[in-house]
Amino acid sequence: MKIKSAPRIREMIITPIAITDPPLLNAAGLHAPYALRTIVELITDDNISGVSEIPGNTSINEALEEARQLIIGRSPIQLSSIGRELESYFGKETASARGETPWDQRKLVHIFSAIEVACLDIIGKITGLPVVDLLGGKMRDRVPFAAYLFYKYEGAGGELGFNIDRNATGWNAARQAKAIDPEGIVHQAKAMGKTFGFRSIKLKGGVFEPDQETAAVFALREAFGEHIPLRIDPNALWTVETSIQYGRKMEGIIEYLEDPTRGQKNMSIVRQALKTPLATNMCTTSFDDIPGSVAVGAEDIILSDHHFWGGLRASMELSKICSTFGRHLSMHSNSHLGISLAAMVHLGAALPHLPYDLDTHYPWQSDEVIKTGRFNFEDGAIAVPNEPGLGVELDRQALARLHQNYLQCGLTKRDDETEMQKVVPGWKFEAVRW
Ligand code: GKR
Ligand code: MG
Repeated sequence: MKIKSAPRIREMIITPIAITDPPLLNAAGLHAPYALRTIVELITDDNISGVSEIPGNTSINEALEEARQLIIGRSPIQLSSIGRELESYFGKETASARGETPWDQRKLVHIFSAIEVACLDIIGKITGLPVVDLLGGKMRDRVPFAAYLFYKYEGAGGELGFNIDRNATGWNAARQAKAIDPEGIVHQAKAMGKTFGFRSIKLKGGVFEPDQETAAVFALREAFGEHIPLRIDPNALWTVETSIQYGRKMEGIIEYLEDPTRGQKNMSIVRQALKTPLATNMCTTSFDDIPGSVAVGAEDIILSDHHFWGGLRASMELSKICSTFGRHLSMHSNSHLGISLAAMVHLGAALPHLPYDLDTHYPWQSDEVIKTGRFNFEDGAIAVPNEPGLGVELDRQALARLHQNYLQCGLTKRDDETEMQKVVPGWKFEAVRW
């Protein structure tokens, strides 16, 4: 048999885009009218292209530009050595570089994920295999997601900002409606559930006092009954005492409590006091955090995210570590489009165990950058693409339009505190609030 020689990467195209995002509230403030993403396209010398999508900001984009010299001429198969070279060029990123915001502020992990996913897309196209097969093969045909509810101001985001499109109907209208109390949250959940068929519900907390947010959880329970699992995520804004007090109140009502409090030690104290499992995308977010997590018993569920755990293969390695140390693995998300969603679906399909429905912000987005348009959810799940690679193709017109949004919107990084100050002058993000 003749062994094929691997192609080389001849071009790397980095396109920052801005996608419409409604005024969602969280622990760090308010979402801007646009969320920034960056689309990376790698093209081989035999014209095979691979794509990926990561959270965007100018520092990530500049670093990607710098990384280009290390990527051009390399084989997409050489992912381990590309990873090592990126690390020796940029220097090792400490776990603390993640920062205190709900989202991860590291740079290198995102860059490596962008390169890795695009390379896996290429390898899939060369071999004729979907990415799920490169990760070990399909464990399921459909990947289930959860409804991800947000307190929010009225507004559609994007050009409309705090205004709404009065002709919108169904979820498109509900996505623009205000939700700042339990009734608003239940209304949002019903509209989202009707369109997407989700079977679990997550409420983004850390916005209002714990009493009010807990009341929303009870209202959801009342509206949906005991067969729809519920979760709440205050993004570490609660003290240990508050977490235990409200955790006990919601015992038996929620399937897990996500990042009630800050840091592995505090999480472990709360965990010992509650029967409800704890999940995190804030205190254990890198392999360097695993020894500390195991030493104190910080959480039961790690919400992995291939964008900041260093890619899809790293997330598969994480799943092994999780089962060794008695943790479950599920998935975290930020505002995103279909390239990220495709990668999440391939990973979700390959993970050996998937005990919880995964997070996704996708229903909050209305834009798309792939040719087939927006993904369809059936009963809350997405069917795993069977085509080679990620199974998605860039829509160049949409890419150009979303890039134009980026150039016009003037945003350079995610800054929810500044956005919130436009509505509530003087508002300050506090890492621990209640
Ligand atoms: O989009 O506002 C948001 C979320 O708060 C996001 O940034 C978090 O990273 O969804 C995330 C979470 O689960 O903490
Ligand atoms: Mg979270």
